[in-house]
Amino acid sequence: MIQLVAEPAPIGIDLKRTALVIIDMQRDFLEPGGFGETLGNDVSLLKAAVEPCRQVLAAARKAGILVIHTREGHSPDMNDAPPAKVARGAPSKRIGDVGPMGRILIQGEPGHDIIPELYPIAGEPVIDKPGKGAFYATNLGLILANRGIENLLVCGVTTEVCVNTTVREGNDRGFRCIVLSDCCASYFPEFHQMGLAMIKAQGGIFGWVAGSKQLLSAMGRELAA
Ligand code: C5J
Repeated sequence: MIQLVAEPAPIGIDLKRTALVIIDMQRDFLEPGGFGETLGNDVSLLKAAVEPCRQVLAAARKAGILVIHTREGHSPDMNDAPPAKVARGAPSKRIGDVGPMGRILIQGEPGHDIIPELYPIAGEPVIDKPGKGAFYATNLGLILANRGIENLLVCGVTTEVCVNTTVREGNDRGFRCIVLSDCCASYFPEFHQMGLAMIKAQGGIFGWVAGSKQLLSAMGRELAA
């Protein structure tokens, strides 16, 4: 059990019933030439989350916490890609088009892969999801239930899109969701701030927000005890 300094209030969490969920830290979102850039975003804004995320991932692995990675994307035949999603906006390239990292947001292509700094190791489930939320059309809920997980430590990109959607889905399913603020990022710094504010407002309407340093020091105390 660790006592975590968080907003809107401190929270005690049992690490044996906790999973670290790293959302969509894929080359398609973080590197030039991928999905994020085709939408007109400055992908360098997401870099800030990588090192805090790497530190939390290393600590979670050391502590034996279940680590789950997610990837947004679609099968090569794009049967799972809603036409309304593919047609959205005016990107320079659409989902399925060929870019410098292969077909945009398509499973098996270099751009769809997770960045090297946070690459999954054997035994860590990787959830491929066609939507923004990690519970929608995936077996994430089943994996968490089978492992007796009650708490989710959530990292990844982008704060207001896939992180927020997953937290809302998780909250409705009864999970305590703790978003690690500096382990998340957005192409829009103001959306990052508001995305976190929406989670912790109203007494934690969707969950809690804490910094990676708070988590690491609470875990350090637990491991030293
Ligand atoms: C987006 C995501 N932003 N992973 N996906 O389209 O947040």
